[in-house]
Amino acid sequence: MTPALTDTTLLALLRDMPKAELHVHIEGTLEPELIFALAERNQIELPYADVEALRRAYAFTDLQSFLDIYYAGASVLLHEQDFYDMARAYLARAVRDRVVHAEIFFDPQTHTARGVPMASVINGLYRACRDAERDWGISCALILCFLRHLSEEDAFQTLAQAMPLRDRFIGVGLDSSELGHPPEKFARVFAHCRELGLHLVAHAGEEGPAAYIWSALDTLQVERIDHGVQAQHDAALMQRLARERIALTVCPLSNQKLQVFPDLSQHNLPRMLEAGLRVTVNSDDPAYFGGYINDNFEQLFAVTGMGPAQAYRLARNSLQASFVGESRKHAWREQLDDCFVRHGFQDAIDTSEGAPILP
Ligand code: ES4
Ligand code: ZN
Repeated sequence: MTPALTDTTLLALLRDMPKAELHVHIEGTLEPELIFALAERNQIELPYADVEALRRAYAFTDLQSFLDIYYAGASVLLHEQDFYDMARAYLARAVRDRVVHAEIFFDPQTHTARGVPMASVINGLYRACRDAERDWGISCALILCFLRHLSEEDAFQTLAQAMPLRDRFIGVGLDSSELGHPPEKFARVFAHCRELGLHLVAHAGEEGPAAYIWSALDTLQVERIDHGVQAQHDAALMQRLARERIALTVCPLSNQKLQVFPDLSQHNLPRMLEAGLRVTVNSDDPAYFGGYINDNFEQLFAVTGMGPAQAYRLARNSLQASFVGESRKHAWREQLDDCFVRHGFQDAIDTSEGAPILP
């Protein structure tokens, strides 16, 4: 049990600072209450008696034991409106955490394999994004993830199904079971996506070795690494990540729940930040891992002793690492600086890009 953050001025700052969420799986935002509501609406029988029984089943010990229940939860999603309702609920929650921009992963293969049309998935999510921008001023974009436990051929077919809706997603990613499914398995499909002008990201170095991070960078040519915490075992990789300012979208509560680290207090995020890496804080699958993005910030800061300077760096990194144009980043950076001034933490404002670059 993580102790609460007792420094109330720091707590208020973390909650109020504008931030970007760059690593959230929309299917991982399905709260048990919404799973049950959608199951009822779609007349799907769940193998759990009620919401509490489902929550009790959230006892994961590693990535695979989580993924099994995560895919089962997603089985209640059938119609475009279901995808809309899921994303609408997440975005409403993100606005409360002062998320000004969200780049949202979705796993189409989880749905198309059950006979759900690709258009239902993408159109439902896309409409929720546009409505949230209109209603709450949050900015959002979608990233299509390929499931790495399936074949590259399956990924190519998925891409082909999504191409009529190419204007509705900004990039592709790679997720699901990491060990045994190295990035290079998807070299051809990522090369093709690159030619299409899509942004590229991949999960690497969550449970898998540092070698998978090298492969995601060199073979897939991704622009950001999702997780990447295993980079700490490879000094040459750490230097490269720092020098090239490659963003790592780190998810502290996820890493704690899936036992990537024995305890949140032993998470390596503070050390990676100290090493000059472009680290960001993200929520991954908040409905399953015990908290949304501000919970990740608050619990991490409660146990690591990080302060306003690290908060500034993490929020700024998230804005800088987003896939938006420079003019919008500039506006958000100004909002960030204003927030730190308003909270009396103007000394924490640091417009350098982290640690000095090594030669
Ligand atoms: C995921 Cl935590 C995590 N890792 C890999 N793939 C995923 N899909 C959803 N959550
Ligand atoms: Zn993830």
